[in-house]
Amino acid sequence: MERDYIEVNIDGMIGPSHHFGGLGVENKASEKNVSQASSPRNAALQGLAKMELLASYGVPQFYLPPPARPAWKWLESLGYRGDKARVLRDCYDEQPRLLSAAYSSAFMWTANAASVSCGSDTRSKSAMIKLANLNANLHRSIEESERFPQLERMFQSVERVEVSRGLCSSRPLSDEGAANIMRLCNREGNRGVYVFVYGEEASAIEFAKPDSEKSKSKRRHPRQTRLASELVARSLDLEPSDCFLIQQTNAAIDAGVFHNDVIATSHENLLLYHELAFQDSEEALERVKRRFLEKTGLPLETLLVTSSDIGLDEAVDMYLFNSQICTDREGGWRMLVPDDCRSSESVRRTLDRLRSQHPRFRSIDYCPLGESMRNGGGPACLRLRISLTPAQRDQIPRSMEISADTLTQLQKLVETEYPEKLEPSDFLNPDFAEHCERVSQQIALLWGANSGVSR
Ligand code: SUG
Repeated sequence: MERDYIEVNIDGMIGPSHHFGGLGVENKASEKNVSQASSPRNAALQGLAKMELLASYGVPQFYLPPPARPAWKWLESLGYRGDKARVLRDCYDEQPRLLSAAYSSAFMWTANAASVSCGSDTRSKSAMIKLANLNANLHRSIEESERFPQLERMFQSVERVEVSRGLCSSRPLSDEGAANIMRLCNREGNRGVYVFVYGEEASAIEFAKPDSEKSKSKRRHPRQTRLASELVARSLDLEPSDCFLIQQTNAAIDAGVFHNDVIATSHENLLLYHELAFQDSEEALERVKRRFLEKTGLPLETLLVTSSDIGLDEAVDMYLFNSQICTDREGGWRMLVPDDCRSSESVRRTLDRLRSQHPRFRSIDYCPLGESMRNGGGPACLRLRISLTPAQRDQIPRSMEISADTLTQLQKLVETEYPEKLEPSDFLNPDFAEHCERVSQQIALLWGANSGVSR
């Protein structure tokens, strides 16, 4: 079925130093699994298997290579200089968490890499990709300057797509990208309405207030500010009447909902959400529904999950809302659900309800993504989606797409070069550091090798 716009997925390939650093701010899974041994090889193979499944459904599936780790320049900027063995040793002895950050593979969660608008919705009629500063997490704040040149390169020959740098990295402008945005659209994909979800009702002025005047009600810290969401909406060149700003509830943030995609998700005209996801939910969503109907002529279909269906804690532990829904080549819907959901009776009941109410669902696949999940990253975290016309999609270099060829090459490389098991003490080994750099370089070459050649 030929559609005006098709959703293209861009997954971040998981890096050879993937590990459990306990670095994710207010991220329960990351806190819980800190310092356990990881398997970069299994992690990367699980990520590739998900990409393969998406591609088999006819979803255009692309990938970004892992930026080089350790991040030597970043370590140098922090004052760790000299020969590599010494830098590793000094940093490990003095600030082991910084060394873990320098080796982090958190770039794999590309739902946080950027915010995206579809060209049919923007005033200039160009799609916009706005990088996210990710400044709420030290280890993730490194990513913006690494992903920017990659995305620029990916879209350099694509007409009417603009890639731009993130908001400046200052706390009042904390931005976590597409994980906090839901684009609701019609079947053709050419009319969309955007919901921007933020955690902190903060403005630059509020931040200047003394601590004593700030609200003390929240135990966990939200990562996205309203000001950042407003500026991202502006940067995406959207009509203000198509943009809705909705605040997360304190209950959700306190339960460990560090991104909206942990408690709500959307695909085309479907919105799946938990009753405790949004403040003043009913009223806020009523406005979205009204605009959606006005713009698309379609009712917005919602599936509300109540706390008695699935409690907040269970929702955060299972990551049902981080499932990835996509449209297959025949126009049917496919849902990729974290494998962990299998064990939950209440999640299964919700999935049955979803399927019976929405006949467009053709399948539900449980995805084994244990290595990513143990750091708080489910199927939807691993992908950035952008709606493009078929012509725009064809202008992205083939070497960046998951095809039978690239998949075989990547799988082989992972099987031979990625460590089966990694412990934090391995970070001290300069040979391991060099190996990681070399492997990332090899993948970058595969990815960019034919970058000038289109199909
Ligand atoms: O930012 N985890 C990531 C998980 C990101 C999930 N993304 C979305 N929900 N879209 C984060 O908290 C943990 C890394 C570590 O602990 O080593 C981490 O960064």
